[in-house]
Amino acid sequence: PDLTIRGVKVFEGLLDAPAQEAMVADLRKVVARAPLFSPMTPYGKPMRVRMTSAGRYGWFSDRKGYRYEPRHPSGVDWPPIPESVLRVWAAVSGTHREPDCCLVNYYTDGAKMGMHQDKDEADFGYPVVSVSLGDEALFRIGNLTRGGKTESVWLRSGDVLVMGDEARLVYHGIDRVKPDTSTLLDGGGRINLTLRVVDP
Ligand code: MD3
Ligand code: FE
Repeated sequence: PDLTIRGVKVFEGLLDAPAQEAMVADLRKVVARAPLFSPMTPYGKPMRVRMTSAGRYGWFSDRKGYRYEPRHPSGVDWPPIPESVLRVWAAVSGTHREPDCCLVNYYTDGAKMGMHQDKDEADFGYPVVSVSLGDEALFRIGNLTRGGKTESVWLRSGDVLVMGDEARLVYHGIDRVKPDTSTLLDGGGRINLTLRVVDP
């Protein structure tokens, strides 16, 4: 990795411009079959980040809580995870097991993501891999419990993060996305892909 912050490995610009373009083309096909939606938080407020998933499971939230679901809210299966995305996982995850879920987060219009842990998965021995595409985002890394000092880093299009071992359960969030810092996505905004092993 180019840098490691609190155990989070940052691979800057791992994807070059043609690789980013190819991945966005693959994601357009995913979104055509499994459209983006705004999940309702358990508190009854819709999330500003729009989402969909690929893989055996998709991440979902409603008044009943956060969980993984085997189908899109429309009833269709989640599309398969694109090969271009699986290649990134194979290159950086350090595991031969394939991810069960590729969560697609689409940030527009000032959307952000509050500090949280990723803990809906069965086995924290597997890492989480994240791919940033489009506008730059200010990513904040905290601690294993809520609160305390944090560190921030700007994520740029093509950057890949790996959260494993001591970093797997750290609190993290996206404070803001800087508009017009990338021309990758027509209409701007930021896509983040989060790859996870869900089942035991
Ligand atoms: C650190 N997504 O979907 S990616 C999420 O940019 C999520 O959309 C953010 O947090 C985004 O859950 C942040 C970076 C990231 C992803 C997962 C992590 C950092 C992480 C899991 C553990 C520790
Ligand atoms: Fe997260």
